[in-house]
Amino acid sequence: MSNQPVNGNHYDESQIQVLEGLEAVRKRPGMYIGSTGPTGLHHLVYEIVDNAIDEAMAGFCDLILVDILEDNVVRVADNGRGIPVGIHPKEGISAATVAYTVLHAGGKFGGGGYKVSGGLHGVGASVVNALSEWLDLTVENGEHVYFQHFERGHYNEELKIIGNTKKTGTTVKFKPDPEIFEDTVFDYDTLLTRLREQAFLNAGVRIVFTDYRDPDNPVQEDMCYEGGIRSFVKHLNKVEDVIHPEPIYLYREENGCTAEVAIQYNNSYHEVLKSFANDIHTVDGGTHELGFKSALTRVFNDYGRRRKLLKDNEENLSGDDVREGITAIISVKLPECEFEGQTKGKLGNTEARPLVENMVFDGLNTFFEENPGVAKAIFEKAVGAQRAREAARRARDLTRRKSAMDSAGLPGKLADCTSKDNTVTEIYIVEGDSAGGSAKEGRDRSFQAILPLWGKMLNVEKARLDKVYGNEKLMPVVMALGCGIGEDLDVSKLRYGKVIIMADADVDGSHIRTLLLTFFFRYMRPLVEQGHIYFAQPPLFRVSRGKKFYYAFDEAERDRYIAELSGESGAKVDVQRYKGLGEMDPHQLWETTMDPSNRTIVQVGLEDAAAANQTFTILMGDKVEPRKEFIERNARFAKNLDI
Ligand code: 0RA
Repeated sequence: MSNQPVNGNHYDESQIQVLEGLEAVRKRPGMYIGSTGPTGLHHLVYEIVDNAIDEAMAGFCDLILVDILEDNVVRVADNGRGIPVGIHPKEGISAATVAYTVLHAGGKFGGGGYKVSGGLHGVGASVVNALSEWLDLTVENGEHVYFQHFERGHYNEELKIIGNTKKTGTTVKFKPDPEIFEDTVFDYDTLLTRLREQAFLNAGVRIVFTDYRDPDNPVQEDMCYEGGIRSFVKHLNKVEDVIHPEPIYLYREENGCTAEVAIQYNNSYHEVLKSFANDIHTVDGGTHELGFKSALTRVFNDYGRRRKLLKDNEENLSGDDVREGITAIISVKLPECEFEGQTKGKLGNTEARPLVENMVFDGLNTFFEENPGVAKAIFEKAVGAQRAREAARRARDLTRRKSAMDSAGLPGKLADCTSKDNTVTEIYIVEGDSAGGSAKEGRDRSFQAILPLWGKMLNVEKARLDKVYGNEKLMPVVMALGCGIGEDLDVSKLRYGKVIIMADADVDGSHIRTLLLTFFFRYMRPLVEQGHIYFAQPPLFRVSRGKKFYYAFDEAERDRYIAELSGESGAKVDVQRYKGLGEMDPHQLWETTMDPSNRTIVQVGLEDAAAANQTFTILMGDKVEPRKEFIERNARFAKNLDI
């Protein structure tokens, strides 16, 4: 738009701009919320909650209610000052209406602004409005109740007074537009994880999350953590055996920036490190994380040299060594955040690095001096990691020379495909020789490879990398995939674009799926993150009458086919139950489970690495109680494979 008023009426011009802006959002929603899949849908809630969190961070709000109502309508209510309702000097309408209709209007009006604000914070209200079938905004300012109704971002009536009140706050109720989103059903656990995270990051703010979708059985979580990120770390370590009971907590404030970290070691072999900048999860790290890692490694090595625990001829501990078994949260708050990288998941502010690095170096040194027992225990753990790393290197070199592999370094039992193009190739990892035999016969050998598994499986939750080398069940998988494991992993060398785990639909099959997935998650995580791992879905039943037959994947489907085939006359229908893959002949296996034009394969997703970490620890770790609890809680969702 030009700066010249179109018809001399400034109000009309700004209205046109508003409508064009909202149309742009509806035309390209992905540009504003990332996707129109589940991630984008949940993002709508985060945008609105973020605004309330901003109000809480500014110190004016201590309660946020988030409700999922009937029909997947969401309501977010806070007890802040109430979004300003006065007439916006430039736009000539209420500032609240501006916030909900003008792109990028949030946080900009009224001057002043918040001291600390996330890169995406406050810009989202109008985007959420544009992508909602309808949205109701209610503001209480201690005097009046104001209300405005929108449909797909448009309104017929201005913000108006509908009553009097002594309270203050903002309530937003909206229904995501089914014209925009593939699916408008919210996932409780996804929202809960994110809301809990916000409660941890903003100590003392109470977030009450309630799911009212089942009217007889509302589910509620009331979250308020006075311990902030200390509570976060304890929460993440809930299912682990911790080495010291209280997290190490460090805090520093400098030039209007704050940094805090909480660290607690457990006796597992993995690291969980989550960093945030202005409450936004920096998935790809950045300067604050670099500062943290560098200081941690320095403190350990200085300590080891000073105490002669590392001899002069011994190598320094590596970053991976000192982070084995760590659970840590890093949170910085800066006046202005710069997010970099393709998905804006990386903090770029250079000032964050020395702030965190110096804080951790000083703070952890002091902690080590004051807590010699804890220092000794976690230092020894790092030394253990270093030894295992060296052992793994020796084991790796040894395996490369071992004779179990053919001349190309491939495992003997692998039936390879002819294509070498990993954009089309697939490998089926199959438990059991008989199913492996059927798969080999039934496959399309031009692009499908088959690797039958045999031998004793290793539970990688209870072993380090050096034990993986030399495990007769896992090593063929590693060799067949060709991309290395652990610190050697190079995804570009992956020999098959799709890695499909094919196991029976029973308890044993589920066990092998979990073990393999644990292995991929721990030692080849980028394969999971980049969507290379799949589960095959073999049918459970074959329902037939005469020459006509169907395959059914669950009981409900089976019953539908029985009803259809038996018809009005109640004719006899034959139902065959497959107890295992081995019962299917090669052709049936191809037709139902391997033929790309007919099969269903389930891609394994990774929404939240820390949550997945906990799931694997629960499933494969030592503690029995959390495992029982988890299985009972998730029995209904066994089909939901997002980990
Ligand atoms: C006062 C001033 C400003 C915003 C708010 C209150 C406010 C906004 C929201 C959004 C959701 N809940 C809210 N509660 C209060 C403007 C801040 C500025 O840009 O200076």
